[in-house]
Amino acid sequence: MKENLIRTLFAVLLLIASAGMASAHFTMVFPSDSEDTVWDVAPEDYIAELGETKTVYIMWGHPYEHISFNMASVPEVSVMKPDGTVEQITPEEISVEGMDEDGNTGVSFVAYKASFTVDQDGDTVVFVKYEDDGENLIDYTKAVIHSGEEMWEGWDAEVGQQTEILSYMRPYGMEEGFVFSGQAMYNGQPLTDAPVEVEIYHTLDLGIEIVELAEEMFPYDPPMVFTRLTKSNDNGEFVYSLDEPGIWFVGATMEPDSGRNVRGVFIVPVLEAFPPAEAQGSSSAELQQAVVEAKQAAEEAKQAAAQTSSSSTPGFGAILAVTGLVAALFLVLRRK
Ligand SMILES: [Cu+2]
Repeated sequence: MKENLIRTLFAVLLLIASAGMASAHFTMVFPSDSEDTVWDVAPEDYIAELGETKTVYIMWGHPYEHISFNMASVPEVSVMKPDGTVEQITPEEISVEGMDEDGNTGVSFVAYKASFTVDQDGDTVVFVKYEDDGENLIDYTKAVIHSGEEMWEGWDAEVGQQTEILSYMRPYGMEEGFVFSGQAMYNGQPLTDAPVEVEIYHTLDLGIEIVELAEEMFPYDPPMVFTRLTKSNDNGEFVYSLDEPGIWFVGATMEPDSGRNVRGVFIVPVLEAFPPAEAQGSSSAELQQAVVEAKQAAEEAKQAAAQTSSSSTPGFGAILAVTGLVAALFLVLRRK
């Protein structure tokens, strides 16, 4: 009886402790066509066509767990064009449906959206400043919108955030498993020995599922797999492997002795491995062998056709057509 009580008390204590424990908050800057599709964000959403009007939705929450919070202040949103021109955009307050920290779904949260036109090929850097009292944080976030084939210019721009990540990696064409490296800057100087948080975003269902799994597998510290952590070196540099496809947040925080923490976050959309696994099902060696064999078969059939056509039975053309069909069928079968 007493033992049970102690156990219950302990469980309650754990619960209280875990309520305060949470993975990192991030300012999610997700391009989308509407509020309804904003949570389906994919790497392609960070690609634009010249002349396209792009709308980014700005939400506050835990990306990994798909937990949302109201934005406590109006974010400042700007874009830097590939030629370095900076434009400030006025965000519009909206509400986005999400899940709160108690697991209630379908809850409305204060969020923002902002639109701009991609009028230059290259990379447009969207940068957002958001201040949150509750988290004692000034959060600077950058996301890159890319437009145009081989127009790989602008993604490494320094936009002048107080804490800013300068990416060493071109943030598009990144695949799962690629390393992300960058430099954290504070007031234009390398931010040394700073914590760098790395976290991937999940859709609602996936988030719930994966968090449950993590709690089951790592009951001693589930958030260790939600928010990964590294540090910047003496030159403000850091590296981390982004091992899954999706939208990643990489943020370095300047933690002053007093006052607000100032974080710089870089959003990295990561593609699935290319080429896809299905295309690798039959190796290129196998495929080449199949082509060689199909050609041989066609050649033999052609010779046979030449012999028969001299004795002038079925038409050469008809036989060649059948041969082609057989060769094609052979190829398809071999590829399975
Ligand atoms: Cu948090």
